[in-house]
Amino acid sequence: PSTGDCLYPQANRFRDVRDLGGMWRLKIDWDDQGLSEAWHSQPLSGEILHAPVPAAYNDLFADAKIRDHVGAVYYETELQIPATWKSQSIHLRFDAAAHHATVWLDGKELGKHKGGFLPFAIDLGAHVSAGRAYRLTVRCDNRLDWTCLPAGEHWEEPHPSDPSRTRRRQEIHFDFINDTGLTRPVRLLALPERRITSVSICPRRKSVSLWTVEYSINSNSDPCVTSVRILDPDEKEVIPIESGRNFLALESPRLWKPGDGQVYTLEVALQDELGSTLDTYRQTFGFRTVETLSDSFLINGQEFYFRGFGKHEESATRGRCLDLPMLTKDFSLLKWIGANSIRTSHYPYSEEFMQMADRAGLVVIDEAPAVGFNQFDGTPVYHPDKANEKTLAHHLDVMGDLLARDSHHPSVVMWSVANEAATEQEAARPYFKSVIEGTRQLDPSRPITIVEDRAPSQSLVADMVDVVSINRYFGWYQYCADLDLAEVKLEEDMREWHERFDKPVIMAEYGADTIHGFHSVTEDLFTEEFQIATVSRYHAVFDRLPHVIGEHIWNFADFATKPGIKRIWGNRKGVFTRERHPKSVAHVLRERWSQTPQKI
Ligand code: GCB
Repeated sequence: PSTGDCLYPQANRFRDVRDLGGMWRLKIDWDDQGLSEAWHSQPLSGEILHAPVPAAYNDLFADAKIRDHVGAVYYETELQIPATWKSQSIHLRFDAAAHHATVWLDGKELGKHKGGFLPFAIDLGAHVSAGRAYRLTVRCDNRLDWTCLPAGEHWEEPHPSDPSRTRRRQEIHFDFINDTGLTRPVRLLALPERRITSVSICPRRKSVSLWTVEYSINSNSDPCVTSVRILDPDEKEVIPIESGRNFLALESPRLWKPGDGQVYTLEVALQDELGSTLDTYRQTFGFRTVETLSDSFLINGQEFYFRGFGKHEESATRGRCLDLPMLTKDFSLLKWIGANSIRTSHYPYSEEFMQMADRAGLVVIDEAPAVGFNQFDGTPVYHPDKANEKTLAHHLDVMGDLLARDSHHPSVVMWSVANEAATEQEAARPYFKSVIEGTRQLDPSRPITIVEDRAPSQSLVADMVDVVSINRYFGWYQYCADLDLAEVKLEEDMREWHERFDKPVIMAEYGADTIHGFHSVTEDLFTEEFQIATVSRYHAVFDRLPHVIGEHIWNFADFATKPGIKRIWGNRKGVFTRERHPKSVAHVLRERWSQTPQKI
């Protein structure tokens, strides 16, 4: 549980931030002894590595054992509390720690967190004093089970070359490498004692030009007096300071539009009884509407056609983590190629990614880390080998945390509750009914989807969502290399989804593994020509079907996977290589996406 304040860190007159990024000490817990030997109780000793934070640790070293380690690692650094932070409330915020984290300060446990893709914070409260230094130890454990998002299984077995020893194994039901560690920034925050603890904003269109901004502000200070003002995207004040209300009205604001990220700011101030300011916080938001009809997706009342990618937030060496240079490059390539949207497959991306998307006008389908859900348990008996009641409880928690983190982003136009779950299993229906209804209750303003790979006749869930999202690999995994058949089957399939559910359909994944530099005049598998031929056949189908509302190619870039004969040094379905060099298909897409035929 998060005991601290999870608002995105900001420095201002009342708040300060110290980034703890840099080289930390790292110790691999090879034999799972860290807890029983209480490694946290003294400085880490023995075989110590040094690793950068933020980064996944897996691929930093020339050592496959480290990359493939199943279990825990210990990170350690010195935490110096600035002497000037005397009358502040001091919090430690982890933007993410994959997948289970335990945090100690000078050997004292401060908290635990489950889930690798969302922030948590710890109120250091009485544990620290300004001007003093402490030893910060963080244990990150990458073992996934069926109560986790994503799901996985792990076990111990005799070591094949020395059966007197055991080894730990893990099965993950997804292809991307299970990168672990302190993958996003860790920051120390100085907050005012009496402070703003959350800001939620709901802009609503009332008439053609009139909007209201409903907001709710929580603080730990009672009685709480807050005032707000609104700044436009040029930081000009458009609504002067107001207090004592919970909504504001604005005439003709600049709309947030795809490709034109107009971002407003609600500046909140908290005052004491005498009117002196105790805290301020700036929350960004935007004005736009989203609706779905049976065959279209409307943003600001206009039909929107999704063109873009399923992505991964990863690259060589640093793995799945916040990497600001790569983030900048990716946004630039998205613009170059003419993409207008992405899905955060298969987990929530960094907060910096979401902020960039807001500013760039990049439309985002925001996905929960629910991937690998291929078994559901419908009985009250606990089944450790299926998604079960505990999984559901955690899934609901994760949706709550995701929405708390991301609801203010105008770029987010839809929530995706899972990828490729076994939606044909009877128990999947009540499971997803709860997840979808729970999510809708928290945010009635956005459509919800689930990304499916089952046949339309199998899905017991698609009737509950607003948009049907499907992944199809016809021509690759099915009807391999037979693009004539693939095209016919694809069209039948996409028509059937619409006929059965009467909802718009987005192709959330399609593509073919392609090795950069492989060429043939006969469109052979793995060549750049075959990738072009595949996507072109899909595009021909999409262009014939009016209910298709978008195309997200799998994947933006090649990425690392667990080993397997289907993977030639990773998943090669990227339109860009892992280093972000374009394959030939990139130019074809750039051409297609730069044109504006009726639906694009
Ligand atoms: C899928 C998964 C994605 C994989 C992809 C593939 O359906 O959603 O995570 O990477 O297939 O290339 O096999």
